[in-house]
Order: sequence, then C-alpha cells, then structure tokens
Amino acid sequence: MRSFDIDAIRADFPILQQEVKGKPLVYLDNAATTQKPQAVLDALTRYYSTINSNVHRGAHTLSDLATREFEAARETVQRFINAPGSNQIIWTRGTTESINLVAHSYGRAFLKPGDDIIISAMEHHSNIVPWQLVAEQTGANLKVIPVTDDAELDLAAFEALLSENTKLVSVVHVSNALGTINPVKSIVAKAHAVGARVLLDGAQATPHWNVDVQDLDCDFYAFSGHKVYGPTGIGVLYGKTELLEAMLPYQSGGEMIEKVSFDGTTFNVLPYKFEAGTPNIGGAIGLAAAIDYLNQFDRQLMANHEHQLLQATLDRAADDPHIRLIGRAQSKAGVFSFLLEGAHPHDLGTLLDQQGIAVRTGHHCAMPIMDQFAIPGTVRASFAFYNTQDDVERFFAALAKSKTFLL
Ligand code: C6P
Repeated sequence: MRSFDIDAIRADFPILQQEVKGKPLVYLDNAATTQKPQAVLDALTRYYSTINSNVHRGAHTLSDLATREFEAARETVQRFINAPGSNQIIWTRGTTESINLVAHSYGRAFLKPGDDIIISAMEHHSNIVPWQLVAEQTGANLKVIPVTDDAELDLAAFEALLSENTKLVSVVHVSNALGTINPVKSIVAKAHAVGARVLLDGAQATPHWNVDVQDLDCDFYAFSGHKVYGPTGIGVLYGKTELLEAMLPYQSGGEMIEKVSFDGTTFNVLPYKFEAGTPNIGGAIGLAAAIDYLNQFDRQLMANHEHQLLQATLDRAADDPHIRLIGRAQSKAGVFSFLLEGAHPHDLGTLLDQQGIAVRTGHHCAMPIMDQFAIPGTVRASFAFYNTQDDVERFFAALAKSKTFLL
C-alpha cells in the first residue's frame, strides 16, 4: 500500500502541473470530472498501441488479448463495488446511460398505470427526465421526496410516500449540487419493505469511498468512469441477476444476440444482452487502471483528506457574511456550493478562472433543487484527494480579489 504523500500523488497527474491563464492550475471542478493519473493515460496508450482489436469476435491473438483485458476490467469493477458476479457489471457510456437502461428495460416493461416511481427533489436531471418519460409512457405516477432547508432528504415524507403501489425508488447517493450524502442503506431497506426496487445514482459517491452494493442491498447501482479518475465515455450499471435476467435488451444489434434468423432472435447471456455493438474497450481498460491506481491507497485516508479540505473551506466561508452556503447537510461529501451575495455565479466563475481557479457555475443539471432554494445556480468548488490546503488558500485569495470587482 502506498502512503498518502500528497506531493507524490500530485506528481502522478500531469494536468495538475500546468498553468492556466498564467497561474498554477487550482482544479476544483472534480464533481464534473476528475483528472487522470499517468497510470490511466499509460493504460490507454498501451491498449491502443499494442493490443487494439475488437473483443469476443476475432480468431486472432490481439483480439484474444483485448478480450481478456476487457473482461479482466469487468472483474476489477466487480471487486470495486463488491458485486457478487462480474456478469452483473454492464458497461455503459456513463451514469446517464445506466439510468436510461433501467428506465427503458425495467421501467417501461414492468410499470403500469397506478404504480408509483419515487425520486427525490435533489436528483440530477439524468435521474429525473428518464422517469418522467417512463411515467408518461406507462401511466405510472412520479412522486418526489422533498428536501429540507438544510438540504437533507425529508425521510418522514419519504416513508409517507411509500405504499404497496411503490414499485421503484431511484435516488442519488451523493448530491452533485449540494454535497449531501443520503442514508441510502436505510432508504433501500424501507423501499424493500413495501416490495419496491431501488436504483442508486452513485456518480458522486464512487469517487470518494468504496461502495459495497451487497451491503447496500440496492437492486441497481449506476456510476461514471470519468468521475473516478478513469476515461470519459465508459460507465457501469450493476444489477441484481434476477432483475437483469427478466429485463429485455436496451439496445439491439451485434454482440447482444445468441442466434438471429428471420423467424426470430434469441439473446445473449448477461451481461452481453445489454451490450449491443462494439463496446468502449479502451475505456473499460482505462477505468480498471484508475481503480487499480485508487486501490494502491487507503481510501479512508483519501476521504479524510477531502473532508479536511471541505471543513477548512466551510470554516473560512462561515466567517464571510457575503457567502451564502447552499447545502448544509450534516453528512456531506467534498462539495462547496455557494453564492456570493450581489454577484451572479457566472461572473464570479469567470473572475476565478482568470486567476487559475477552475470551478463550475450554474444549475449543475439539478434545476428543481435550484428552484427550491429560489436561486439561478451556484458556484461550486468540489474536491478530490489531490487537492491541497494550499488550493483552499488560493481559492479564498482569488475570491477576495474577485469581491473587489463584484461587490
Ligand atoms: N454531474 C456535474 O458537474 P454522466 O454525465 O452520465 O457521467 O453523469 C451524470 C450524473 C448523474 N448523477 C449525478 C449525481 C451527477 O453528478 C452526474 C454528472 C456532473 O455535477 C456533470 S452535469
């Protein structure tokens, strides 16, 4: 196991060494996407420069090598989230596609008029819109767990929404806009008690700690490779075997079939039934390299480090009467979402960028929760384990300078 040496860690990330606008980069947009360690870049280069070929198809050596690495990557992901079987790991393009797969193949097939789907008011659009479409197409009702002023799920209201009509609950593990860590294990247990299935959107949880899908007992779990230090364009859907078996394919074409004739087609076994077409082979191998990179460290130490950065930020912000913090949950991941009173988030984001500070501004694809707080959006600084106390200092120095222009 490698020690948590922040200088050595930062040296692993080439992009962090550069300057932006003539200033050393302070990258605080990790909730949007994380940077990639050299190990991931090397894995992609090695794949494309030595074994690139299509998987499960060729009769030649390279295809065999690519297939082995591709399937080994699936097993790496299986261990990463402690899934019982690697055939429960379905490659997708990302969290968005994973949720759409469940909405399409489970929602449209199994929901009917009068059934209830429950989501929450703090969902990302990718966990709202697919369910709105499913509700329209099936006649099911879409119900929403309210969020308190402290940015926590109203669990009493959730329990009141649950009934024998509840067939599916789909909630975010960690909110990208607020940082709230939701008590998903108890949400799963309560939903199961009424016979409902549960999908968890893990896009913002997997970057921070080791998720255990068996411990959570969720029915589906979705996450994106690019948020866990892997490449873009690769993601994961985990599902319980009996559900995946019962579901029809999401897309159709090559790979997902067993036999095709004009009398009819039979489908391939799991997970290939859900993987039509040539998959993102390099992306899967790159994601496995990212997980191997993370596994070199004690992830608890990484999480502690991120938490210290968040706490230092919140402490500094508490002393500033101009800062309005959005997201005051007790249990919070490394997301600092705020408004500078009197300033539009985009203006502040631009001024920070000019000082080499990368943050995200806007509604963060979570318009309903912005509406609830009656704001157009926020400025969001989000932490990864390679950020430092110095990044926090430089963020606040840049904020102070921006205030001289804006206030
Ligand atoms: N949030 C953010 O800046 P994709 O784009 O498919 O990899 O992930 C979608 C998604 C789903 N759920 C949550 C909780 C998310 O945070 C995201 C992506 C990014 O917050 C881009 S909008």
